[in-house]
Amino acid sequence: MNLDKATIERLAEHLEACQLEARDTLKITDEHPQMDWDDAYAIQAAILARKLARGERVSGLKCGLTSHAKMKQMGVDMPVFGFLVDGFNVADGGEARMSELIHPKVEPEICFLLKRALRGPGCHIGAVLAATDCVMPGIEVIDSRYRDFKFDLKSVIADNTSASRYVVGGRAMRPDGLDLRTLGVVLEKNGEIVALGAGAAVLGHPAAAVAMLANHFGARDQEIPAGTMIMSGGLSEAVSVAAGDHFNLRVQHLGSASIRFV
Ligand code: OOG
Ligand code: MG
Repeated sequence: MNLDKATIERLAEHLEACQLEARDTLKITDEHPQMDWDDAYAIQAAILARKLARGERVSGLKCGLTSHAKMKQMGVDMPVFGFLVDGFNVADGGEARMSELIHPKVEPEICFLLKRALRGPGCHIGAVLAATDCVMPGIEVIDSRYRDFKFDLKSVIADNTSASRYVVGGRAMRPDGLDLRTLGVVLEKNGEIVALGAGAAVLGHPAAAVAMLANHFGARDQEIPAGTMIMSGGLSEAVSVAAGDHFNLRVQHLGSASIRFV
């Protein structure tokens, strides 16, 4: 770690204020080029601590930048991990208010609900599938607090990987009997297809992203608890949003999930 505790707290307060007040900022590594990976995750953890102190609860975890489409779009080369809280949740078919967001984008994702805890190192696709109760379609709304979505990996980790809203919907299915690699995914905006793909777009198999998350936790001597919902990462490029837009995500065998922006 290269940043002191007071700096980490100050950056967490700043980034969270940008989220809560829907205003953007410059990427924090401009001011703190010496920031390392542990500093970045420590800032994210300090944002979580602020939310927990206000009575919010963790409702899930997310993997990000797990597809080539996303890495290419953002100009980065490594997955990142973040948290979701109940305040980010939008009911399936519900609304997100543009006035609370900066410049939201939408991503089609596959969500996992764990029935057993996962612990790395050495976690792999098989262990993830064995620990998964069900999979569901998910729409993630990302809203980087950085101006024009311009960031590097450490800045985006500190900013809780742009997490802002999410929907989990559709039909929850046990993973046995589904081939998550060939699961077809279609995202529609106002009735027109804007992104499509298959589960394999995420690291060859979306469970591989969950295994990476478990190994990331394992490296910090933590496990992912049973009952955790995990978003495995955008399968396509993120799609820009304007007020009035309606998004519908269809995932083969898993039904659909939708959200409207007002
Ligand atoms: C970072 C978050 C990416 C995903 O699913 O790839 C993400 C960003 O692109 O702002 O959530
Ligand atoms: Mg995402």
